[in-house]
Amino acid sequence: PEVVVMGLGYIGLPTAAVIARSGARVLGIDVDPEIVETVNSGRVHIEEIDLDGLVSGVVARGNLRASTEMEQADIFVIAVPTPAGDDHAPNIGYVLQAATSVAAALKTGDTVILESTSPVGTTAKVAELLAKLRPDLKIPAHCDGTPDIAVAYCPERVLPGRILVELIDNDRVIGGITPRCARKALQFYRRFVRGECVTTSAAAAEMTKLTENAFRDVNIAFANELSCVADSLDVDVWEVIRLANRHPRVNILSPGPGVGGHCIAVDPWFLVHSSPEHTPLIRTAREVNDAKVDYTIDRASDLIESMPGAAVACLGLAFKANIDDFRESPALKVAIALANRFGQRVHIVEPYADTLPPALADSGATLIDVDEAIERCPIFIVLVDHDVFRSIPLAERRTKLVMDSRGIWPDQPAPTSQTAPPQLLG
Ligand code: SAJ
Repeated sequence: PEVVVMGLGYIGLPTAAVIARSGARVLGIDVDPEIVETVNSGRVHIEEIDLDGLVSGVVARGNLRASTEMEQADIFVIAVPTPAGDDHAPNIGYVLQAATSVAAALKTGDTVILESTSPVGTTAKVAELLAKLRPDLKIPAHCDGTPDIAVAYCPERVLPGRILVELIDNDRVIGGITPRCARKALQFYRRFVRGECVTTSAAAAEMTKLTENAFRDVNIAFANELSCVADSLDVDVWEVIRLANRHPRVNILSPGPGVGGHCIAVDPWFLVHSSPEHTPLIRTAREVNDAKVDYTIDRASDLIESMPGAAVACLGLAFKANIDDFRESPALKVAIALANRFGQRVHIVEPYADTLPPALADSGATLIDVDEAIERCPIFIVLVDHDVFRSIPLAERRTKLVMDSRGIWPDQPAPTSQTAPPQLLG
């Protein structure tokens, strides 16, 4: 192959497929033989718009194949997970493992690119490891003159649900261990990226990625804090945000039941961990967003208790709108807490799930569809802003007792003793 992509997950597989579509011969490597088999048969193990068609096409044309074994290539892209440990400390073990197996395959002229979200300094550690494992090669920062190998960091920045579009259209930040390394990696990305490719140092590129997600987390925390203030003052936070955002220099994000996914709720801690004394704001934002889950559980519980015995519909489990990803989902956490507390009264509506996730399976809660929820449940707890929920007309929900953590129904009348529906048994 010309290109090896290590890690065939949410980023690695779409990346490998897009590079393969540009005409390169790509080998995708994963430690999981099932994933390798799935890809080799032209199928996908993750849900992402248009990914199935793309993968089956590039596999059929012979541009993409998968393996558990490393082979020689010109370019190695590392896209393995960097999970956080118990104390939120980043674990770069998989990156170093991947680098170790790349080291064995390296030859003069190759380029090694790390894409995994990583603490600042990780790419330098990768270069050091490669230099240690391959003393026969000149690895940058450890040699004089022209290095044999280029080492660079180029973070992915794609949004789940738009991965294939954003892989091509987003600008890319390419950080080299040396400027020459950055230029080498740039030539590679230019082959399939339509957005602008900007070069910098590896450390600046690493910090840029963490900064983007910390920026979003801090801004969501602001919105979440505002929503608690507004509740305490009995003001509609959504209206306040709509009005404030008419100011030309104000752009407040949306409150919700908390922040989920595997990026925004994780990456800011990498900055906190690197520089604890300088990150009170980033740390507090993380805590505000985490606390929003318990706040949502408490408010939903109060509402449910106000109508004893009535059936409850929890709308949504996904970590955000219009996707089937339940990992680190605040909606799922809220639903689990409510199901554990109110048992069979709780019904889950999640058009993106065929069955209840294991954590809910024994709780007594059941999975129902939107129509059943409208027929059977007087209480609606909105946890995800899926389009199918947003489009439920007022006529079908006017009489419901609603807690809308995502602000999807601005026309919903506030619950009063007059509008509260008659008690129905779940
Ligand atoms: N959320 C809110 N209010 C908002 C926006 C989001 O509560 O106004 C919540 C969502 O519901 C979700 C969480 O935040 O639970 C994160 O969702 P998201 O859409 O902000 O981000 P992700 O995790 O899907 O993807 C992010 C993106 N980063 C930025 O937008 C800065 C994406 O571009 C990155 O590539 C991705 O993280 C990543 O892999 O790091």
